[in-house]
Amino acid sequence: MISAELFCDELEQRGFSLASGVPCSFFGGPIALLSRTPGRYVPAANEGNALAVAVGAALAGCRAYVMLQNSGLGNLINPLTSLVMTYRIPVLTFVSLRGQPDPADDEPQHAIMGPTTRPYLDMLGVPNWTLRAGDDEERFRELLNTAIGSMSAGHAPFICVEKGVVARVTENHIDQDGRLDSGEAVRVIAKLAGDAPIIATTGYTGRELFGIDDRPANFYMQGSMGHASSIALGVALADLQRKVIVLDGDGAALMHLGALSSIGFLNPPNLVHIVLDNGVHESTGSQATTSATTRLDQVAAGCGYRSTRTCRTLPEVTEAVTAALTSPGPHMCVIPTRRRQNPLPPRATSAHSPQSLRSRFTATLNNTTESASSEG
Ligand SMILES: Cc1ncc(C[n+]2csc(CCOP(=O)(O)OP(=O)(O)O)c2C)c(N)n1
Repeated sequence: MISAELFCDELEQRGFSLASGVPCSFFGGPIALLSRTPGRYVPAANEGNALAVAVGAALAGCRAYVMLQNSGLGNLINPLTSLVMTYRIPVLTFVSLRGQPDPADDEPQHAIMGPTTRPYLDMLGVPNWTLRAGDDEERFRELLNTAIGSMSAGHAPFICVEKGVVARVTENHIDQDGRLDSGEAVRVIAKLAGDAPIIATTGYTGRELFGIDDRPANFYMQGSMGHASSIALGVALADLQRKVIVLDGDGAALMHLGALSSIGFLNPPNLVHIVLDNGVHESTGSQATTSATTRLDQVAAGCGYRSTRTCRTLPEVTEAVTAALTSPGPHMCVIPTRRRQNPLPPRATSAHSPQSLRSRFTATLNNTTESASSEG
């Protein structure tokens, strides 16, 4: 294992003055260290943005690197192929290998990307190497020098990183006094939901909902970060008489903010969009999102949502969700929450396979019995 300090220092010594990315817990240490100095790390909304930031820095003569989880590789493929590779812009990317070496040891949403991340890069002709858990500092330096050689030859190399390669650092998190407990807010929402389907975003939110009120009408979206509100839009448009609730996170909502514009444009009266805004990507180690400087309620209003509000107390949550479920939307409720203090329940997939979560949700929406829909 190498220290986070060494990871950042070796890159800085080689002239890398800027980093960007979307967090993976594997890079929690470097992101925490870099974030202590304003301007050294750009918390990008999504992985494609992160790569483009590094491209801009490279065009301006700086060396820059990107850190991402392999679940976000798809978000980066477009600017990688059409921008970085086409214009031959030298940037360095570190991609974590969730779901590797044994996909069965990780969560189901990593099972496909785990074994295919490196073949994907090979297929694109992107030079790549892997840092393994047992690799030492010398191996890291050697790979950095090789990658820089490849950048000089006009490539945009990748270093794939297995679990346990870079150590974490202990952070003192800023106070979040005055923010609501997300579990209490979810409990209120689940109680008010009645029969309404709830689509829960990736991260801790789905686990929280699963622990509080597991029911077939809950769709726990593990993975697919940023897409919960679009799934809810599809469900809402399929039957405008049925209320649909989406429980989003700030990091996830920001990742695909354009979804809010589609919701405003289609204007489904039955959609209730709730964002639990804790200001961080809590489930990957509480790295800051950019929600501190973005008023998501105002963004939603600007996108055409019929009502938007920020709820700072439980009575306000009750009032807002009750009103949203009984009046035409789309509605947005932003709930500033604090990082979770209590141990979280396990993931929904500890009790149900992804296919059975899908089939029981579909059965609920279509008033069919679960056995009528296939598991496969
Ligand atoms: C495309 C993609 N990029 C990165 C990740 C890794 N990841 C999983 S959850 C998460 C953070 C989600 O943040 P937020 O929506 O604020 O929810 P919280 O973790 O705070 O509950 C990240 C970055 C992912 N699953 N998918």
